[in-house]
Amino acid sequence: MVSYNPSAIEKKWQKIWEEKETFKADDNSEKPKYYNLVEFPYPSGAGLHVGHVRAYTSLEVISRKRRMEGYNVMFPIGFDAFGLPTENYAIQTGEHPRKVTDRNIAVFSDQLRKIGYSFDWDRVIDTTDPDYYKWTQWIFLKLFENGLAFRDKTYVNFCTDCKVVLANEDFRDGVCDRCGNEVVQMEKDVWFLKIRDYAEKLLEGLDEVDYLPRIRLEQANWIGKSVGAEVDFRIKGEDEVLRVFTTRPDTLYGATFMVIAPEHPLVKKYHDKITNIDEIHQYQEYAQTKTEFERVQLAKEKTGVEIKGLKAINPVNDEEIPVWIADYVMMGYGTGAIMAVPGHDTRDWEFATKFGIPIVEVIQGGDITKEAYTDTSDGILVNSDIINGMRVKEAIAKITDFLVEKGIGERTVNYKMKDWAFNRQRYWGEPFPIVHCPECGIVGVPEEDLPVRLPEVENYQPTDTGESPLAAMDEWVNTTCPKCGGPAKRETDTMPQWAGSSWYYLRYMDSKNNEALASKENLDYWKQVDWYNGGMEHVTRHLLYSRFWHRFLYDIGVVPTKEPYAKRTAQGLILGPDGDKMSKSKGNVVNPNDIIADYGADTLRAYIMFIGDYEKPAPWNPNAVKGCKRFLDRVWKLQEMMAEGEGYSKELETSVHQTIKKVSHDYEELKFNTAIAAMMTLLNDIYDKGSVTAEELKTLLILLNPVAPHITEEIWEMQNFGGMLNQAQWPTFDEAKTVEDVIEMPVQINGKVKAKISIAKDADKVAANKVAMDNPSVQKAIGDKKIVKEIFVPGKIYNIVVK
Ligand code: ANZ
Ligand code: ZN
Repeated sequence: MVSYNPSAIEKKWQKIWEEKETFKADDNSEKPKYYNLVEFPYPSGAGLHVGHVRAYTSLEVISRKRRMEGYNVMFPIGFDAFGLPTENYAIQTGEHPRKVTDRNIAVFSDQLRKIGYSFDWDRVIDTTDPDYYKWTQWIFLKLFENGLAFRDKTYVNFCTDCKVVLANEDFRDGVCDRCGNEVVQMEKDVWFLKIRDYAEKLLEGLDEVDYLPRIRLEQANWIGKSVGAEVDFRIKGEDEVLRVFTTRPDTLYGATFMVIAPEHPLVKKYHDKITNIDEIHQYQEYAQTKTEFERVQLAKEKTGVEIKGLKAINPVNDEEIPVWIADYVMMGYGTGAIMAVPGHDTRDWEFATKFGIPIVEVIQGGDITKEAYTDTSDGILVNSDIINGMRVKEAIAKITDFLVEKGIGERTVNYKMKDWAFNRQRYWGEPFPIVHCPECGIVGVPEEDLPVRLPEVENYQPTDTGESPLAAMDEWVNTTCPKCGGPAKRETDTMPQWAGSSWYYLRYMDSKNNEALASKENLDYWKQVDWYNGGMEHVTRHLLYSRFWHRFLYDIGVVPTKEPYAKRTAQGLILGPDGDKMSKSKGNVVNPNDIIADYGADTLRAYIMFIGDYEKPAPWNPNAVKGCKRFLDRVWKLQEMMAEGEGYSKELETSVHQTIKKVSHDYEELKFNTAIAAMMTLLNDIYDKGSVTAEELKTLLILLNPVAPHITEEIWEMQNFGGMLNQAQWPTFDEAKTVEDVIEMPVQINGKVKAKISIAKDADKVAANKVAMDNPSVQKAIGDKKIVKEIFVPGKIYNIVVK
């Protein structure tokens, strides 16, 4: 028999699949549809890495399995190709980002093909293709028309030496990654999308999808809904109230001071009344040097200054309390001011302790001289007048009613999520379909003029005023206003990296459509993604942003479902053999090409699926790669063991049915490692028997095909099993045949398990006794003692009591 030659076989089958369009999805089929989606790659110059292989092989397995289960499967791929690495490369080399992108996409496509993925290559998309970004612009236009896009000020990271606006990933500790110089915050007017308007819908939507619990939690936390009340504190002697947001109005009687954020407008307004205004200004300057991340750290040393000359009045007991300014209160959340309750809030407690502010207990149960008592779900209110003696929940309801009645407070809901700063001051991104007209203001480009194409520029370096290189392209910038026909200027910011990936899954449904982002028929047919797999790093923003766009498109009648993804899972990282994250600088990166060259794509796929728990990080193990290659070698050699005539064995039948059951189940649960282990066991069982029937071999080949499609397809053909394996039917199992006839029964002597005996499942006590008494461990445990009692539970346990 010819020996197993992965490279020849793999090339052969990849060519056949491509020529026969084997994995082309049908946009209209009698079969039920199934849409599997994997996060499309950013085509960087580094090429595909093994992390991509782990991310994609999972749903590749599911896709191949689904086809054999009779589904019309769509498993598409594309490229998320706008972005900084390509642009930075263009700045360094002068090569146009278009050229760089095309080259990188070609390399990625070639690598993906060599792995043998069953992608529908007919639907490939590239977010930088004007035929694609035309529709990204179209969606933006719809958001704009519906009042969900607006301009506001924000701070961008600006490198003082490179003179460019940096993404958060491009600098650390206030220092530019590229030049090592200082990065400062620069104020700019930019686009925002009103994702906050969708907070409630995005939360509710989580109830109708099947996401991994930790992914669902990340979504909910990112949205950060918080129910509470806004309460007005009067400023003594002024016709002014200081409004706070609190989730704990029940603690109002324990509020012993107020804190405003450093940016709070109160300071400016009472500039002349505040007696220590210089000190306050100094503090404001100090706070400006801190990032928001630094400011919210719970463990951070509390800083702040009392605002002298202003006092607040606690509305429930008319007590006069001081107003402080401190950076642990954020301007961007709630009202930018809080009532501080040091007895029951940790940050307030630390602050009060440091600055000698009184701490009052209003909920019984803790020791507030030692720390804030915060775990108050069962606590009883004290020192709180009208709510004394109540439990927290009841007290919150009662005091809120009181505040509302008196007109000094109202029920409110807050969301941590901020509106989406939708901008980038760079070249390689989608231009906005927006014109700024001195007469008409901000005007959308008419739909029929889309796409607004990126112009060719000479120089990709952003301007040193923090604008994108487009701003220097007078010819492109100067245009006419679509409304009044007068002179106007194009928007020169570009859209952020997240734009193109916020709707790409819709484009796959109809990737070449020129009339719409996808036809209504195709949208109605494919509806939504059935299963989406990707990285945990994308389960906050990308997932939320794309859910937002989708829900908006649903609201304006473009798509038929509320949610884009019915199910979302995530893979763990693949680490280097040293257990560290793979990185160029550590030199521990494994290149999938090398594994394919040495062992073949089937081994690469099998190993990556075998590497460990799919959702957990797993270190690379070169020996285990070899082990997977040996496994495939042994599958190949099964062909020499084809049984002549009747090769039936009852034991092997059980093993086959058990394996069908386990593999079918484990694939669905992303337990690829245990599925492959089960197939290895089946293989061993066949070797033990010494022969294999056509049916047994067929079953093993089908089960293994999703993981190792080339070798299995080749054996199928060599054995003349008929047709192509990928079109075979997924095997079913007979539950009754999965049950083993022989069991391992524990034998207990005086309550301790002394041995396990192999007996027939339905063996009676006499038969079991015979085997047990022959067992040396049992003999030893009984010794010369007398058997006084025997309890035999058929199929379960054999208990012996001796004296
Ligand atoms: C009084 C109080 C008493 C509070 C108590 C908590 C516990 P979440 O759940 O995250 O929404 N807060 C309100 N606005 C803030 C801001 N801009 N910056 C920093 N902190 C702010 O938290 C709401 C609580 O965080 C609010 O309830 C407020 O403190 C604080 F025993 O009010 B609380
Ligand atoms: Zn105009």
